[in-house]
Amino acid sequence: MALTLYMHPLASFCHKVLIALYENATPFTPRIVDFADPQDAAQFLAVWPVGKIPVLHDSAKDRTLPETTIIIEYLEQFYPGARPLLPRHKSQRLEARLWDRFFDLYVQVPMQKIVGDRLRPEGARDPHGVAEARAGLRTAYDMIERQLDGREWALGDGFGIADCAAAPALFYAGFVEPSPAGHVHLAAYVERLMARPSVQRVLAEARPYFRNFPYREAMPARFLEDADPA
Ligand SMILES: N[C@@H](CCC(=O)N[C@@H](CS)C(=O)NCC(=O)O)C(=O)O
Repeated sequence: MALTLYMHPLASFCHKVLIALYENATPFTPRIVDFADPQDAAQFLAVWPVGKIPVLHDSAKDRTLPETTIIIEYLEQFYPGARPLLPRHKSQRLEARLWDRFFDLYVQVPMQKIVGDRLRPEGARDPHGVAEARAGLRTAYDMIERQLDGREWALGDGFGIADCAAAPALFYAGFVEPSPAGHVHLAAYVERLMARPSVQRVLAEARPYFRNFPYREAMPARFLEDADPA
């Protein structure tokens, strides 16, 4: 099999690419990176010194690709499936990229900031940065609520790259900073995302690891049912 994905089943950015792969039943070999194991971490850093997952390796073309958006665009270009995740027309592609960036940078990144802060030792926390991240999430929720008025998916009818980005971002962000009760379009969108078979598969594979999520206490039982006891 040509494609290997360096990933971890709990990592939200990995979920984004896994959803894209599962949408098109693209064959690949998962390679779990264990950052807690110094040898495994060192092996991965030799592949991508930045140290962020996921990374895709394509042995057929001898290419190593980091960055979720680039990976999904690469898959679309060289391993297209039955369900294109980027619109065909240029102007719509721009819109898809905009919302992909939006979910990454203004939902997923602040979510990571809040989660990561909980893992810091006492005295090394950043309450000001966390407050900024929470305010940023609230602004993003308002904007997403407006975007989704009258739309089934982020851009309208078809499930695409922006929805791949939205699913893990909104899933984890909803536990650290729940969206306001009045955001009905956002709430319904999250339920649609969670019901998507590709997303369900990703969540099922992540379930045994959810006990390691720093905000585990905020996760509803329906996501934890099969999780191993800590
Ligand atoms: N912009 C990157 C972000 C990737 C990212 O932040 N990955 C996280 C996991 S969700 C990671 O590797 N964290 C490990 C670390 O920062 O040490 C992308 O889109 O691929």
